Parts: sequence; C-alpha cells; structure tokens
Amino acid sequence: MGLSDDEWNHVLGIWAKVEPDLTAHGQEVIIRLFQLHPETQERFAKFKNLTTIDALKSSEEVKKHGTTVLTALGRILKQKNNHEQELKPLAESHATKHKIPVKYLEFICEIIVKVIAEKHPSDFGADSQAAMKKALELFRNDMASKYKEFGFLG
Ligand code: CUS
Repeated sequence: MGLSDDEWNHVLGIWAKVEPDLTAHGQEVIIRLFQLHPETQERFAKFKNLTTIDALKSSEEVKKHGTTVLTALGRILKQKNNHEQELKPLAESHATKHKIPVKYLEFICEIIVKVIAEKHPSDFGADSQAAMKKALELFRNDMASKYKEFGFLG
C-alpha cells in the first residue's frame, strides 16, 4: 500500500530537518544499533574491533557509515516509492556482499525513527512518525523482494 501525498509531505518534511546534520543522526543510529543488536556489528569486518562505547563514539568509520546509510535512505525516500533505480544496487550489495537480513533492516529502521523522534520532538509528531514508518516499511518490503531475486532469503 502506497503513501498519500500528505504522508509523503510528512516524510520529506521531517527528512529536510534531518539532512542538515545527517552525520550526527547517522552516527547515533549506528551506535545504537550495535548496542541494542550486537549481532549486527559482526556483519562488517571494519567494525569488529570497536568493542567499547568510547571506541564506537570516536570511530570515524562509524560516522562515515552512518552518513552513507542515511544518504542512501534519503535518496530512496525522495523517490516517493518510484525507487526501483536506487533500490536495486543497494539490494544487490546487501544481498550478495554484506548479507544483511531483512530483520536487521527492521532493527535499523526502528532505530532511525527513534533517533529522529528524540532529536526533533516538536517536528516529528504522531502523523509524521506514522508516515515515516509506512515509508520505511515499503522500503523494507521492496528490499526483501529484491533480495529474493538475488537469491538471498534474508
Ligand atoms: O549500509 C547500508 O547501506 C545499509 C542500510 C540501508 C538502509 C540498506 N546498512 Cu550499513 C545496513 C546495516 C548496517 O550497516 C549494519 C547492520 C545492519 C544493517
């Protein structure tokens, strides 16, 4: 099920508040993901040596990766579900190279919503949160079906 124009306006409206500080948002998302779901940290060799919260907080790699993740996601959200072109290479690399299960995408999406809600309490009300969750769900569903095309059952 798609989003209405109004829902996309909510999604892109809050994203415009996230974008000026994508790095801080991304860093917080990755750190929290690794803390809450340590198994996700194992997926990337470059993060395996970061065994303390201080190491995570001072890691340039974590900052960089957080920015990469949110940049990719922002690009996809802006397509308002006409995201086939953007999604395909992402699904391919995550299915065949990184092997990121759909479950991990759920974890990261949930944390993204939480981090935005904490950083933007007055701009991310119930309607915006619901719209964002819906957009992220579409994204995950499409990633999951592309995963299957690449032979990864996630
Ligand atoms: O990088 C990227 O891109 C992804 C995201 C999107 C949204 C798809 N990722 Cu990275 C993911 C993940 C990580 O990093 C970790 C863990 C889990 C998941």
